[in-house]
Amino acid sequence: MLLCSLLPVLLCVVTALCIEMTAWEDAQKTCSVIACGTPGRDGRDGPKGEKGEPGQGLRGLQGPPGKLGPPGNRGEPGSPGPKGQKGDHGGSSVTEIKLANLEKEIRSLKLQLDHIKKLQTFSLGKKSGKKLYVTNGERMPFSKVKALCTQLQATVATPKNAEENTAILEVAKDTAFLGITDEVTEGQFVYVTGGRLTYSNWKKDEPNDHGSGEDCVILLKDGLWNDISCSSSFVAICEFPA
Ligand SMILES: [Ca+2]
Ligand SMILES: [Ca+2]
Repeated sequence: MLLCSLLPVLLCVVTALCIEMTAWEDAQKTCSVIACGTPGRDGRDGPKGEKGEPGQGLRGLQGPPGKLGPPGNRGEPGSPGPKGQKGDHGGSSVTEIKLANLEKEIRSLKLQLDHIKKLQTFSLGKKSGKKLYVTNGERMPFSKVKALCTQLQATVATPKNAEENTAILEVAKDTAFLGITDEVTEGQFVYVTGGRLTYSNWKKDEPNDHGSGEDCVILLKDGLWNDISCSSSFVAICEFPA
């Protein structure tokens, strides 16, 4: 009996010597198999073993990259940057201002010019239709009349109808040259500005080219026309577009 009770313990001690080779559980099984008496109480759990080395298994190949994830939410707006320095005036705005001033000046000048034209018409000339007739009352040869009117950017007065003929007469107050000659072709009177006559108001038996030297035309005091020598002096009347 004593041997029976001691045998398992002895065997267990022998078995404990082999603990490095066999797990504790195995030893317990051995003990419980051999035990023939009352089994002892379970022993306490042993201390936790040290963490083992990582396994040496083959590492798999790296898989393909995954799909792009959905875009993240929009971030909060950043704080505003520092205020920049004041820039120069743009060239275009300066030009626009100059242009606006010029337009204003032109409008003002036009108004003044209209006013002056009205005064001129009232005091010096006679307006008929779209023409303005002006005279300084001086007598001079036809060549000087032409030069004077050209200098004024005008032409020698030339009536194209009865109304204009009357208007020139009222301005002249005396015998005046008209802008008509037959200097180029004798007997064929034309406007000095070009073109054949479209209106005439010849005195009876005129033009007669008296003395073979009458190539200019004068407006007589009664409104009728006579051909006369260009070197004779008569009142100069110029015509402006009104
Ligand atoms: Ca003639
Ligand atoms: Ca004549």
